[in-house]
Formats: sequence, structure tokens, C-alpha cells
Amino acid sequence: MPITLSESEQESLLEFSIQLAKDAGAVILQGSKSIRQELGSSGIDSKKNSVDLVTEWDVKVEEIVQNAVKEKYPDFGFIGEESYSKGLRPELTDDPTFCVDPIDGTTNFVHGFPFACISIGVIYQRTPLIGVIFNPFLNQLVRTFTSWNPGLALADVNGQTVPGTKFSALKGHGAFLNLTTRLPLSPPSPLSSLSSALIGVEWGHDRTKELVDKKANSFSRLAGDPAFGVVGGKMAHSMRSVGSAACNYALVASGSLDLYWEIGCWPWDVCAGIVVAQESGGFASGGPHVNHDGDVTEEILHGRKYIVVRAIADTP
Ligand code: LIP
Repeated sequence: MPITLSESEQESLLEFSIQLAKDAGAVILQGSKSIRQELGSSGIDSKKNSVDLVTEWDVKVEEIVQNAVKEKYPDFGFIGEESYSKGLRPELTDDPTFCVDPIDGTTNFVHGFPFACISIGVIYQRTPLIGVIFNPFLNQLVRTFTSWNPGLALADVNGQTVPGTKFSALKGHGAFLNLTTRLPLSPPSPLSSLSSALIGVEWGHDRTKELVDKKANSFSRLAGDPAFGVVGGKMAHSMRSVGSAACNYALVASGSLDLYWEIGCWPWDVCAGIVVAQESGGFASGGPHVNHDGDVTEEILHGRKYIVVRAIADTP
């Protein structure tokens, strides 16, 4: 018998995920401190190639999360970045399934670039239901982020107050920054063309000539001035590369980025972000068929081609 979740069970699942993200955030901060002290020594491995990094902390955080899930929800599925890369391939069913990236933005985590987060998604009946993205570093970077809501930018983690920014959403209930600030952060404005957009892009892990050339070509056309020789140039306002898919989705949900797309990510990078972005009024989709206006299906979630556009004012 498939597991069904009532409204109140969904809400307590969200609360559980938020607490889990806070607990994991404390470990991520601890890991960051220790890895920065040891930088240059061991503890950092690569998966597919020298830019696909994994640290002992990715594994440790995933274990913490997985154990907590097993204890509280023993019958739920679990898809995690690190267990997947060790060969675990759980089949997706209609049952609730956690879809977790313990540290999204591992390269940032290693370099001390403060855009790294834990991304906890829950898939239910094969579509993302809950999203929690917790970046425990963020207010070290820019004051304006914390000044979005200064009183709420501190999250209480295990009795300790740590800086952090938490995005969460439950389908049909809106998306929030630090629980009470509804996203997007300001009323959506129109988005008339790519030329007025701030766009999230990423270089990703695949650095083959074919792929790097294609990406560079896309980036060049987005940035370039068609009046000065860039064929197909859109001259977008600019592009940003924050190094974490989940953070990109959160920035689109906030309205800070107009759109973000990436090819090559995995469901755990985007699952939580999809719910947060959709609940903020944004449009989330992806391959293989971008042409849809409804839920993100299992096919899209696993399609490894993702696009998200912020909420747009209802204008022609
Ligand atoms: C990262 C993604 C990012 C992508 C990186 C990497 P990780 O995830 O979130 O969008 O460009 O190549 O896949 O490996 O830090 O969990």
C-alpha cells in the first residue's frame, strides 16, 4: 500500500526537514572551519574528475541526515548525492522520498566562498512536494542579504545562534525566507526580454572541449552586444555564477536572479529549489520537454536539464 500523507503530516514533514537542515547547517559550518584550517592537505577527493569535489563532510552530513530520516520515517525513500555516487540507485515510487544534497556547492565549501547549503527536498507521488535550502554562511557575505529581514536572519541551531538563511516551501503554502518572509522579496515586475535579465549560469563539472565551447558560446551570446559584432547577442544585464544549483533556485525565488538554467545537475541539486521557486510564483521546468506549464514530473526531475524563471507580473 503506498504511503499517503495528510495536510498535517505534510506540515510536520516540513518542520522535520527544517530542523534537519538547521542541524546539518551547524555541521557544515564546523566542517568549513576545519577544512579551511587543513586546506592543502587531505580530506578532499574528486569523483568524476578533478573539479568534481567531495569532502569527508559531504559524506558525514549525508549520513547524519539519512540516519535521522531512517529513525523518524523508516518507510520513506531516500536519494542522496553521496549514497548515489557510491552506487545506491533506489527506484522512485509514489511513496514520500527524501532527495538530499548534503552540501550543494562543495567547491565553494572547500574554497570558503560562502554560497554552500544543504538542500532537502521531499518527492511525493513522484513530484517535488517540500523544499528546504539552508545556507549557514550567507550573512558573512553581504549585509543586504541579512538586511532583507535583519531580525530573522539568525537561526537557532542546537542552542547556538548561527548566521544563516533558510528558504522553505510546502506545495500550496507559499515559499518563505527564514519562515516568515514570503518570497519573492518584492512584488514581481515584468520581464520583457533577456536583455533586461540578470541570469544565473554555471560552468558545471563537465569540462570537455565540446561542452565548454557550447557553454562559452551561449554565455557570449547572452552577454554580447549585437550592434558590435556578437551574432545573436542579447546583451543581458549580466550573468552570475554562484556555484550551487540550490542557491540559484533560492535567488530566483527571491527575485534577485531573473532566471537560471543548467544542464548536468542531478535531482538532489534541484529538488528543493523547484518547490521553493514554484511556491514563490516562479516557473520551474527542464528537459527533455521544456514545453509544459504544470508540475515538475519525474521525467523532468531526472532529465538533468533544468530551467527556472522568477515570478513575473501579470502583464502582456
Ligand atoms: C554543484 C551544482 C552546481 C554545478 C556544480 C555542482 P555539488 O553541486 O549545484 O550547480 O554547477 O558543477 O554540480 O557538486 O556542489 O553538490
